[in-house]
Amino acid sequence: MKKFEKVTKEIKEMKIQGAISIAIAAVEALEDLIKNSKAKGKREFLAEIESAAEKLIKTRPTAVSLPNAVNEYISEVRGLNGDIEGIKAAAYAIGKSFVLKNLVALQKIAESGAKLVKNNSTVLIHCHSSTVIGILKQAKKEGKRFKVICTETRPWHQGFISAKQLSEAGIETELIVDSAAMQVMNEVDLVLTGADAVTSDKKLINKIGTAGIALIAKSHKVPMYAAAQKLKFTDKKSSQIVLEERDVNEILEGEKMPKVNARNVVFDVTPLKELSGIITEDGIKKY
Ligand code: RUB
Repeated sequence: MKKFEKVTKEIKEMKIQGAISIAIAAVEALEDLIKNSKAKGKREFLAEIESAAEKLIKTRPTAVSLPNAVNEYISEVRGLNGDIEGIKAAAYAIGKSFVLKNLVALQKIAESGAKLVKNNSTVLIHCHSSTVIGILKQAKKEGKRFKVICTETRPWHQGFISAKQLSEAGIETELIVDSAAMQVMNEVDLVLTGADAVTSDKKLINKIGTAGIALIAKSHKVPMYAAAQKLKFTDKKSSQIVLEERDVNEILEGEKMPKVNARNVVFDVTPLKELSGIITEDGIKKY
């Protein structure tokens, strides 16, 4: 299977998950397509990558970093001129520099976010955000001692991925069920989440459960930040973003309930005013 088809399948099947990993994987899949393109002219070349880009964008609807990344890349490639081999080489280089730029942004967020993690504190996180994991690993690297409580994040249990990665990094890690967030909040000093989108009407879209955790954190006066690089920001309003609903079998786990309408809503919307701020590569933004 070609890399493009493999990546498309892996994003759909959530073998690649998390907004930024999805965006970077999509750009890398396009780079690979470009490297192996047999197109003889610019028009044929663009048609090939535009059709691939469209397929990638359709894999998951909510994380705006995916269309943002793919569209930014394609628009730069459209502007290239010259002979086809030159265009392919330049397009490939643009992809590489796009990925690098985003890795640098992640590191800046890690450094800025790590400042929020106090020594001997407890941090609660939700789902699996590679950006948040980066912050916590950076805080550990800076010599801070802290504990992280991970929600399991049903139904896909992305909290397990977070818990494994943090414990393997030598960070004290606890795992709770999602509904225990309220009960443990009085032990928590800081809540961190990732972001799938930050919309123009000042809303955070992230994994289902984020909005409830934000309200719990606020009622306990615990600061909560979302970590989101610029690629996650969109001019769209939250009502214009499709909130993904996935196969109900993910929640039914084989149970048969023919008269029950199960719904597997996987993202929710949190007003930014409920949060203490957004950690970006340009520093912390308050709303
Ligand atoms: C993952 C999720 C993450 C954001 C941010 O959802 O909601 O918090 O995508 O992740 P899913 P990152 O597992 O359904 O993709 O910081 O890695 O971009």
